[in-house]
Amino acid sequence: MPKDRPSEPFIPGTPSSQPPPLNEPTEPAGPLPPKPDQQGPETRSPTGAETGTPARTVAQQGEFLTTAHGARLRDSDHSLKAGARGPTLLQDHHLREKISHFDHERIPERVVHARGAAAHGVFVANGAGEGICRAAFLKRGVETPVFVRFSTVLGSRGSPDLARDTRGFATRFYTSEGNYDLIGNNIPVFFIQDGIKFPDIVHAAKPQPDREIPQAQSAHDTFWDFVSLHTEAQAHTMWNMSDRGMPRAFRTMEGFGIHTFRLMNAAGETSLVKFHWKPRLGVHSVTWEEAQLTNGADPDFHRRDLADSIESGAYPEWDFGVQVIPDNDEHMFQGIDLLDPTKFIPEELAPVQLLGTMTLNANPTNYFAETEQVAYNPANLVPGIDVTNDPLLQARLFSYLDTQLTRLAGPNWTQIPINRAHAPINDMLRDGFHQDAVHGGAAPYRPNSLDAGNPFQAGDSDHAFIDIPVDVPASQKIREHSASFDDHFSQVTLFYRSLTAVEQDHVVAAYTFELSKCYEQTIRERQLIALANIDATLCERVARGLGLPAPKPTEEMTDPEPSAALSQLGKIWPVTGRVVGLVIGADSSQAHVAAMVEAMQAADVVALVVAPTGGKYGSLTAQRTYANASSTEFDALVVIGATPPAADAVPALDAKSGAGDGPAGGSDPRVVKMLQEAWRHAKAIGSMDDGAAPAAAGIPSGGVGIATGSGTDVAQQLLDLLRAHRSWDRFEPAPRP
Ligand code: HDE
Repeated sequence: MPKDRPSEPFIPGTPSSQPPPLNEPTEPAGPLPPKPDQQGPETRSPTGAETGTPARTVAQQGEFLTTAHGARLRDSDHSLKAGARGPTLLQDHHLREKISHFDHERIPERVVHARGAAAHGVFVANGAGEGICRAAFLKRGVETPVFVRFSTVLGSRGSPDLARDTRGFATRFYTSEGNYDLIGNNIPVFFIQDGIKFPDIVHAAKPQPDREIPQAQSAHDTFWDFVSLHTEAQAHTMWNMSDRGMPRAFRTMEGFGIHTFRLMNAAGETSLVKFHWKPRLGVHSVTWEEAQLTNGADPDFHRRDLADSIESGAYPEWDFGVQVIPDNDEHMFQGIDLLDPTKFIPEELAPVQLLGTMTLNANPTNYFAETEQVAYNPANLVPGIDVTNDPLLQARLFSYLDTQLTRLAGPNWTQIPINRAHAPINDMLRDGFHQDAVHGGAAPYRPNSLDAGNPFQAGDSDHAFIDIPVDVPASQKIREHSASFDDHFSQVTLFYRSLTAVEQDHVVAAYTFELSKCYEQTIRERQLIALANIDATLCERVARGLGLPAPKPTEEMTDPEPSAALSQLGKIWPVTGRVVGLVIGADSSQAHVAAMVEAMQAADVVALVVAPTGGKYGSLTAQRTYANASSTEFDALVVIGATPPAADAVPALDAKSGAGDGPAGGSDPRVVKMLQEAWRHAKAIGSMDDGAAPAAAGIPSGGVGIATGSGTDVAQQLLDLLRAHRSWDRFEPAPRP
């Protein structure tokens, strides 16, 4: 937690860098600085030069309201009219400027990955990459600023964070050799093998074109129509149906570059690699019911978590790593086609070697300027990193540049502050909409003599980019894929069989739910055939849920070796930045609550007091109330003392406060509801001083994942339970057919 915070439990999320006065301020004052957790893009000229202005500077200056041209304004609340009750005058330049600028505040949202959140940070290389890659940012000890944007794929900009979906994980390294963008996902495989099919999968997955529903969901006919007809998409779909489709937080997601890239070291030797991000906090997810509840209670759940954790000093961290495969003309490794982006390499076959660590340590100052306007491009490469012939990657090299031309209105989007490189820029690109650079010289062409030959082409010793020479075998011009792309199922089986029983139960429930939302039985039946080709039990269980017969496989089944690295369960992780709700009643022991807050803060866990109403409870401040708290915002709950029905727990049929059947065992019904949900979602639950509320919630005393006893005991037990993320042993796995 930040060391410079007051002793009162620090709660991230306040809107401004200083508390507001009750009355409207009357003394002219300049703009406030950003909050301590915020930073803007590093201040560079459009051509990459340092300006010396701190990155925490805001764009506004002066004490008075002005026009965009700097004229001070006397009144911005009344338009210029012919008399107090007369028509508005066209002459009102301020009205026109204000309204006209407002009219143009929106830019097109991203076609995919529209919903996102981002943060600044730093990547520190450990030097282990020097042997395989000559890129300067991988040299031991080099610190490189980064800007990382996480996103969902399908939803619009305002869609909820906890949609079942893939998450984008796009990292820009502002290296001394130019920007390097690694634009990956939290899932290591992709829906399609060739970029030419990207519009098809996206059209199928996006809301249907007639009614434009459903928003941010794959549970509809067109999605399942496509993936059941186009079985190479089954691999990615299986990952989406697993818990990976509903991360607990961005900071508990893995990241993958997906494609195979080619690296070159200083000696000119090359290797093939898959890129990985490994979260220090482990890979964790929420349950499906939690996701659905969260999307209503807090659609900003993931972006809030990212911002709050950074603000409270629990900086998200990932180790960056590579699986290294000897370069070979066939681009094959142990039977896995490295050019097929629907395949991954199990870590048991090629371990992930760590090259450094990334820490996200500052929130953006302005969402639009930074998170919305950041424009990544997989073609932003640095010397030592090059692409392969993966046909999906090849199409991406065209698409991102092309997208930005429309989205950011012209060719000069690289000059938007968040996109400016931190390396000197000396291109010969000129003019165009929104040209921010004032280029000197007479000769933006080469060769030239008028500008003394500048700019010169760089050589090997000048950090020039390297198009790594690769043989292209004699071949025909042809619209086809290689036969090795035809295996659509073996790795899907591998993934499913590598999951534990409870994770498999979640997969079964996800397929059953999604397919049950399709209107067309044919589509369900077709997808069941795909499942039969993956795993007979999976297919049978989903078929049973849909009330359909389980079909026979149409392909020869494989029996792959499971990969333990694919399961999220059975490990212990740090609890930094986890959130625990301390549910108190009006008469709960303040000493017990304070001790619990202290124990949680000592473990870098955020403890939020949930009280009957807002306000003060002795020296404690309520951060949540029974009425506004939701079980889904907490990783664990502790009930401290009795929680009798609060004054607003009136038995109304239409309110969360009660179902009209009176108090639940003498406890507030909202507390009981929260506990019931936390129990169902396999969360740790603590109970101190009085077991009434858990008992009213039907939670067996001594149940799995229930911490009871004195204060320190409960705190310790809770932290231990949190380290395993959930208490999955609470429930028996569902019976297998
Ligand atoms: Fe993207 N993708 N993509 N994609 N993608 C975009 O670029 C595209 C693909 C990914 O936070 C767009 O600037 C095509 C794979 C992320 O700003 C667009 C193909 C992977 C983000 C685009 C792919 C990704 C994007 C939309 C098939 C994982 C968000 C706006 C050839 C390795 C980046 C934009 C951010 C964004 C096209 C395939 C990840 C339309 C044509 C594979 C994380 O240009």
